[in-house]
Amino acid sequence: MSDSDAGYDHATVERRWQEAWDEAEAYRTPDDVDDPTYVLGMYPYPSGKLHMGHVRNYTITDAYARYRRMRGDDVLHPMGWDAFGLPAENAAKDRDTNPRDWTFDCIETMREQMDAMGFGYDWEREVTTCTPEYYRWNQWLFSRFHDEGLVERRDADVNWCPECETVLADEQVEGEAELCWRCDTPVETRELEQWFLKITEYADALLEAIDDLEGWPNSVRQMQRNWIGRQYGAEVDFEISEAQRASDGRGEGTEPREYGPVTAFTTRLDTIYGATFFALAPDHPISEELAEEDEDVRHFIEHEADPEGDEPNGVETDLTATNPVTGEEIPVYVADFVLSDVGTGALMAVPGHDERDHAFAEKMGEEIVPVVAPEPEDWDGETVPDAPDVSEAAFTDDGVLVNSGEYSGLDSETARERLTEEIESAEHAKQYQLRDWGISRQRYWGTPIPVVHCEDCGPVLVPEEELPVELPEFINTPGNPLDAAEEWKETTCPECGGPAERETDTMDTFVDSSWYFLRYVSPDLAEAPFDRERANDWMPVDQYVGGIEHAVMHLLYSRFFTKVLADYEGLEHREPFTNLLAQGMVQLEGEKMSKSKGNVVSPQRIVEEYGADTARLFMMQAAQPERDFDWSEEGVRSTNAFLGRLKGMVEEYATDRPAGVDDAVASYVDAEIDATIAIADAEYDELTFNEALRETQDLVGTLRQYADYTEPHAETYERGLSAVVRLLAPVTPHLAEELYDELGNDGLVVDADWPTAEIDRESVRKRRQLVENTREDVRDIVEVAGIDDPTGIDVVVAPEWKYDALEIAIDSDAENLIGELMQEPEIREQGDAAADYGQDLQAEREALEYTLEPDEEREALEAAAWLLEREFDASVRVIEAAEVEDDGVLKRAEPGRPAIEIDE
Ligand code: ANZ
Ligand code: ZN
Repeated sequence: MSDSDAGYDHATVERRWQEAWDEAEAYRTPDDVDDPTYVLGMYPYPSGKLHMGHVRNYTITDAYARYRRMRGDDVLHPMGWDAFGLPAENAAKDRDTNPRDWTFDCIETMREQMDAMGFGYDWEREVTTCTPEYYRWNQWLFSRFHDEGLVERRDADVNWCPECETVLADEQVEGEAELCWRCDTPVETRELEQWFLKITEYADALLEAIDDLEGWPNSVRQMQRNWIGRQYGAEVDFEISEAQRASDGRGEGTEPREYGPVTAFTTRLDTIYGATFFALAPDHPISEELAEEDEDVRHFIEHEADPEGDEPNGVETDLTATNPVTGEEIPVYVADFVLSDVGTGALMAVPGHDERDHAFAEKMGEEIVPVVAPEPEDWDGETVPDAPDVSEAAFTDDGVLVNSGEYSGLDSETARERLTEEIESAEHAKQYQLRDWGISRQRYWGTPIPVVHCEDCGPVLVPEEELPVELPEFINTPGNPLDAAEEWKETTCPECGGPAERETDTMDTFVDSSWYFLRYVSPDLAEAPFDRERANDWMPVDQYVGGIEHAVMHLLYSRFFTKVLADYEGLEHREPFTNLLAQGMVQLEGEKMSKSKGNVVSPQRIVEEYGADTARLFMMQAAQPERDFDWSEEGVRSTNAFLGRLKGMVEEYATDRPAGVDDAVASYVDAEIDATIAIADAEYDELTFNEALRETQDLVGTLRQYADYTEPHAETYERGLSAVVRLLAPVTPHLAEELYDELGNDGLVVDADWPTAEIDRESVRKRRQLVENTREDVRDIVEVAGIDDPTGIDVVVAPEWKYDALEIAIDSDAENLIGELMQEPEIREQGDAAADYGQDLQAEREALEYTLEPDEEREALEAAAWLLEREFDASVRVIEAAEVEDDGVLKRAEPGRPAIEIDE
């Protein structure tokens, strides 16, 4: 065989088949198929360059899509562009062009790079989010969400550069010092009115459905649960009033002001006897009211409060709160560690059992009272333990109540239940980490929020028939170009016809990606965002693949949109992605490839030097898709050499068909072909391509050994090559087409049938184990007995009664196994031998496994005899027990473990 380690002319091969696929429209998904297998990779931001992460992501979906197609499924495998976003806007500003041209240039290049990789997309379904044809539906959806009460406008903090007089994205605020990326001015926080989507309305639904996402990685499910962060607790009221000692200059004798009950949220109602002060968030309505009259409070709120700070800060007010269980009047603070959007924005502080409260109490000199003690080891469930020392640090675990009146001596959980019932104002309550989704961005390159502001009517939605609100021409200014687009801004109010101004905020680009998977179903539909009927047939996405960095936001927002569309737009699916694969990173020397580290391997160079098939195969065999792996040029080269050699084998076969006979060796190879297919099937189903590919490469090895050992039987050999070509086709599609053609097939391998196996995976495993054990036993004997030159090897298969005995032993739960075995006449008949074997079985009872049937074992060993012959250069016989006289040998032969006799 020629040495073709130099690879092959991949450029010609790849171009040829890419053209053939184009011609055949091989990847089209016709609108009229019933329910295609929907395989989707997360669409990329069109940066202009495909990187290795993309290549890995899209090779996974492409290989899986091709596999499903060969299995006979209709497949939907589309691609599109997450085409709005800040980088394009910045690039346009730097280069004095506009984001649209820049973006479309990038898309053009990336599409070419994808085609060069051989990704089989239905480009007729391409979706580009920055086109008015797409983003008008973002606007339409915004209106629909608005109609259903899922949109709200409220104040929120933004980053503001006082020098540039503009809002900055988080990415534009640099370093610890938080400087503007353009002018290095310290960035300030400003409150602006912003648009929110009320995802919190779906918090429970989003949380509860996670349990059913069985096709998702557990880690991602847990991340979503944590992000939603539901906590159970209680709400409880504290009466707030002005302290008697108030000295606010309003004079003696004035009645103290009453503020009435203020509700606090707590997860630890069991600690309420230890609530020694009360605290309000700086923007709690009462805090704001106080700030109007109380200079200290105002100063604190405006200048000192720092919710991000490490240390809790606060200011004491003239108010007191009444602890509802102790009746005690406790001081009220305005404090920055109380967050306005958590719970009710007010908390009962229990410094003995909460760390922040403890730190704050120490600072302010408030009382710290222990009310929960660690549960004593041999606690009887009644006795009140000693109170713990909490002067230095809070005791934050559950335990047993102390200093808590009639509740002392109860465990925390029971106490919470009873207190919730027995305190009049207390009620069970839930609290979430999840916040509403602020979608306003003060930037140009996004979907204009379809609202106009009228002096008389306020914010008014742009009516549906006026959508899309298209972006005006780009203006290169430091701030938001939409603010500078005077003509565009100026409009009339749809309600009163008076003068109005367009909203200049655009939408977070996560809005685009929250439903793009629905658009592929009917990308050109002009009447609606998606064709409802087809979406109901085609959704959900069967296999979604993307980076773990999207584990929370993108996936959560997509789930949210899907649920809203199910509730209001007739979508019959409540979850968008049935199976999710979060692919691992491609690293170089253990580090993530990144521009900033300068350790990027360019896919383009790899494709030029070795071809797309090599790049794809190398990646898919390097590791399980979920795992990180290290790029290795060495590995790429050897992958390339493997493909070159395979090509050589097929060419040689095609030009010079071998004329061997259908002997035991051929039957071994046949069995190996079946075995490989059986395993590859299962591995492709699980997307563990690396395992499927290892098997396939082993089969190539077996075929080479076969051809080295003897003149192969043509049919068997061709069946093997043909299986290899098909099994590789999902991963190395170009070369597979070439070889499929070389083997004399008509048509394309993309349309070919997946090979079928006549064996199941479990039998494969047993068969291989049998052969492997036998080879090892021979090696051991040769070595231990010091046999230099074996001339004959006998492999003696166990007598049938032992297989029966084994089966009985596995199935039986009788204590006396030997007694049970002896009930079988043909076992009892064996006398001592049966008793001996029975004892062996008894001893290993836990570890026993079914083996192949006796004649299957014999066949498998006969087929594998050539391997022993080759290895030991000796003649090999596979012998049935019935033909053996020697009791010693018979005794050693067991199911799954034949006896070995070696002649020198
Ligand atoms: C009394 C208490 C006693 C609490 C105790 C905790 C421990 P975590 O901390 O994640 O479990 N809380 C309530 N509203 C708050 C707000 N607006 N801003 C900041 N903190 C707030 O969250 C629940 C706890 O956070 C609540 O339970 C409350 O303090 C505090 F030994 O109430 B706890
Ligand atoms: Zn108006």
